[in-house]
Amino acid sequence: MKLLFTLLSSFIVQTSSFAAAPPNVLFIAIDDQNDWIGCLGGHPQVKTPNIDALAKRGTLFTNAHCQAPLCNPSRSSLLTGLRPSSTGIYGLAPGIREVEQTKQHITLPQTFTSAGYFTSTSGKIYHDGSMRGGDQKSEFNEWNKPSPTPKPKKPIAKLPGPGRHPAMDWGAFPDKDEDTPDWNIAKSAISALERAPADKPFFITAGFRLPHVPCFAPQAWFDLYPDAELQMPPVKEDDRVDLPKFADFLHWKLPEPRLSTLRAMNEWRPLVRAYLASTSLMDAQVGRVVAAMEKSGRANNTIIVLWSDHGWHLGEKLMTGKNTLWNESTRVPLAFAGPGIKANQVCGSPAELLDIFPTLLELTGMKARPDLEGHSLVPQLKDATAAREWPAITTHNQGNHSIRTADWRYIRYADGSEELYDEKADFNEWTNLAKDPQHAAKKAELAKWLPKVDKAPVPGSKSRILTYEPVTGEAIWEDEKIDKTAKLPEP
Ligand SMILES: [Ca+2]
Ligand SMILES: [Ca+2]
Repeated sequence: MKLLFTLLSSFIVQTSSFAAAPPNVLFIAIDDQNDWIGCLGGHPQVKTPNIDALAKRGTLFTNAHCQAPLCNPSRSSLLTGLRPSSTGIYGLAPGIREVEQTKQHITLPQTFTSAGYFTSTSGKIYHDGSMRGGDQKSEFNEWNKPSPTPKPKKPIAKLPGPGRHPAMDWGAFPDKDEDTPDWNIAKSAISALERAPADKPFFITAGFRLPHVPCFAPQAWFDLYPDAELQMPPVKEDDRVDLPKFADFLHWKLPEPRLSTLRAMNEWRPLVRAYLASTSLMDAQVGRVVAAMEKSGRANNTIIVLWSDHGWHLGEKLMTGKNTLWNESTRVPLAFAGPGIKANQVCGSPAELLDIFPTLLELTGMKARPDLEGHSLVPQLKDATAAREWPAITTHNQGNHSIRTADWRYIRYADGSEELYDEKADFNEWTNLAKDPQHAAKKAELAKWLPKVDKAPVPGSKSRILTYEPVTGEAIWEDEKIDKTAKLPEP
């Protein structure tokens, strides 16, 4: 604790010596939002006018990637500024305060709270349940009440039971926007903007839940996407034949259905449509929060950052969900707007969610932290063409990493197997070039970026944990040995 207090007081001292009126931060998170955002072009029909307008008022990163394709490790990484491979946090548990290494680590929200900001959080910023009651106070001044999450009387989507996960559902529900969690999360963030003391800077969050399953939205949002006109994502039926077997292990058993199950149940189109409808509903709530920020009279001195914790497959590579190292899982929206940020810019350089922490420190005039593993994006926020030497790295469990540059993706799994994609020629990542000898030099060049620290899962790790025993060659998924001759389990 002593160290914590020393660090905290150094923030206070440093902030008080800083010039008057440091910028406010409006921190907007989205859950499981892939690149199906108008300005990212991931789906030709998606309607996200509010996020598109937000991106235009600042700088949009079109090649931004999460550090882990799963809620808790991605958010833990972003909020601590440390890679999953540096902390060993890979599963849905534990939270950072249950891990020896990060127990006292000063997080992004804590930095603003201890610097004297008014800090208020609404919705999902930390993974649900990962920050316990006693630890919450030092993160944010205010934790606003969770929004009610109404459920239909019985599931809408037809999926095989009885083991179906209760969140695996989608459809037109409830009747009114006002009854959806995201509408209420926006309401709560708007209230915080209205209440924010005028004599302090603020750090206010809105952590939206859609388009995470269940993909529920009122019928009006489905009407934006008439079923007869719906465009389905491109799928190559034999896409998995050139993948190493280890690629299957990363998502060996998931609650999310495989494409074969969705097809058998005639639920693929309904899911795509519900994901689009959910995205548009969430987008409208982003618009409400941004409008309230403008109304607050503090827009000129407020930095807005918008991000999603990771993406989501909707049939690509014959699956749905996350837990993979491909574009559908790793590519996320990331946009900054406000003072110090050039408007109407698009930056195609690789960016990481890990970069948000150091970027916000620099934009708000706080001291850089040498222990953070991301790199400030401020040079790109001033000039999108500014050189950037780092790739975006995504990790899913120990030993499985993806290196994404502007033109390539290289994946190395724990057993040494590999994938290589030419992103300019093959953005769908359909053709694995890893075995082609003419790309050996490219692979070696990209492999240099593989994390040097590559920790085993921390004690207490659970849910989506995969380990590999190099001596026996055994892969273990959630404490169960994988039968390597088995096909990828369905659904
Ligand atoms: Ca998520
Ligand atoms: Ca393929």
